[in-house]
Amino acid sequence: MKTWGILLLLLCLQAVTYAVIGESQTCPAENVGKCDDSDWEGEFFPGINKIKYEGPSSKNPLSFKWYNAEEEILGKKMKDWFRFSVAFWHTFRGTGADPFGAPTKYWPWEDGTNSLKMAKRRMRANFEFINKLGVDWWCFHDRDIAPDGETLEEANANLDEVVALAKELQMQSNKKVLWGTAQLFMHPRYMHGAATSSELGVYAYAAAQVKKALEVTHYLVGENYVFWGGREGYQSLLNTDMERELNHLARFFEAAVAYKKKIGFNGTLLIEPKPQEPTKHQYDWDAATTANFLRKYGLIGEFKLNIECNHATLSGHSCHHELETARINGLLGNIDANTGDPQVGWDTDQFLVDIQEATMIMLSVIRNGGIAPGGFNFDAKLRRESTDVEDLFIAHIIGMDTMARGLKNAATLIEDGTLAELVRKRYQSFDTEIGAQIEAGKADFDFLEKKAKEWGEPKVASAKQELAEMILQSAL
Ligand code: XUL
Ligand code: CO
Repeated sequence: MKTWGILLLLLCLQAVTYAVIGESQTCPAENVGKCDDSDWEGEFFPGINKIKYEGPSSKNPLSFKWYNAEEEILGKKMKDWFRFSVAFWHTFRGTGADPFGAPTKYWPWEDGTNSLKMAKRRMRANFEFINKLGVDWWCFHDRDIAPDGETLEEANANLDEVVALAKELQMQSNKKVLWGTAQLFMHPRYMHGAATSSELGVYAYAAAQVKKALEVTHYLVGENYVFWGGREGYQSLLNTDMERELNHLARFFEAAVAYKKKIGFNGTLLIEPKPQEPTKHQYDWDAATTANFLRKYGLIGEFKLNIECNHATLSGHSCHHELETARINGLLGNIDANTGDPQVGWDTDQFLVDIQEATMIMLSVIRNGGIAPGGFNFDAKLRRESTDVEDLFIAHIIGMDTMARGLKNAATLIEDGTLAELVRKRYQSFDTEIGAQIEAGKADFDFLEKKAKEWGEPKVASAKQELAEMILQSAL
């Protein structure tokens, strides 16, 4: 017993040491001299050229095999279907740390600090990355791109300084922000939530943070602004006034709409549903719950949804289901393109590499006529064990190639028309005079009972699911 106790103590000490080392990690030996106080000179990704389309037979990992930005599919260029975006937080703030282990990624340009100088250096790395990858958009949280401050004023000043550089780099390279957002979940003040916190002071602080994040997103020509309810939810209903918290959330959104209009920000406000994590129950559980919330509070015309595939599966739905729910409610605004792992029960934020899944996603996107001014944001991170700088490129390339294959397959299915015909036939009994009466709300129960008696037992046709699956596969 005693030996086990000592062993456990040693393991704990080791974990603490790792955590401390992880936080104060300085430059790796081979980069000494590059990571000092001066600004980074030269390239962040030396040896990596602009990623080109080389076609499916290419064996070059740093090339696109399927994503061909200028290629037209159903009358629109691939790049315009997708409007791909890089998520700053995963790509430039992801360290590989998890609850059991220290960071594994020490990018050569990092100096182990969260200083303003480091924030600016990272911003330069971001622009070199998106330029080389050939992506036109990026997404950020306020606190990813600039250090927090002791006071709101200090945090805002830090943000202003980094944003000024981002604006300059954007203008040089003709890039834009797909969406910005405020990080309302990391700081301990947000432990009970932000807009749904039991503390009025926290509600006000969150409002001030969103106000600033809206201004900054507007300044960076952002096309959308996202609200992901980081800790907007509850852990126990025993100590929670759910009705009051939801009312507060609605008031918060109303104030955001008013402020957006006040500053002339024409971007779309997006809510990103997620069922749980970090809270046991997040209020924006899924697309249907969020649509209901928006309708109840009269906000339906002011918001759209940002559907994240990994959030969809956590809520017990497929990504396709969430996209279709958003689409048929006129709410499909943006996609956080990622995936979970069927054997792992949390938000693993992996790059989506399943071609069938991508095809289903693109079926929804095409039926929606595209998702602009939204796009596809890679809310996805490298696995903890993927530690080479080039892995950042490879991950985005396979993510983009997979979606490109999905787009091509979905276009094939739509042009072929067999699947649509199968669906049309399934409902053909409604393509009749009485069907039209029902769909127009002109068939009451007395009338329907009369018909049921007249017709007798109805004939019920096969759903043809396996045939539908066969048709889908023929396009993959
Ligand atoms: C968290 C998540 C966030 C949002 C932005 O699960 O998806 O990164 O996309 O706050
Ligand atoms: Co997301």
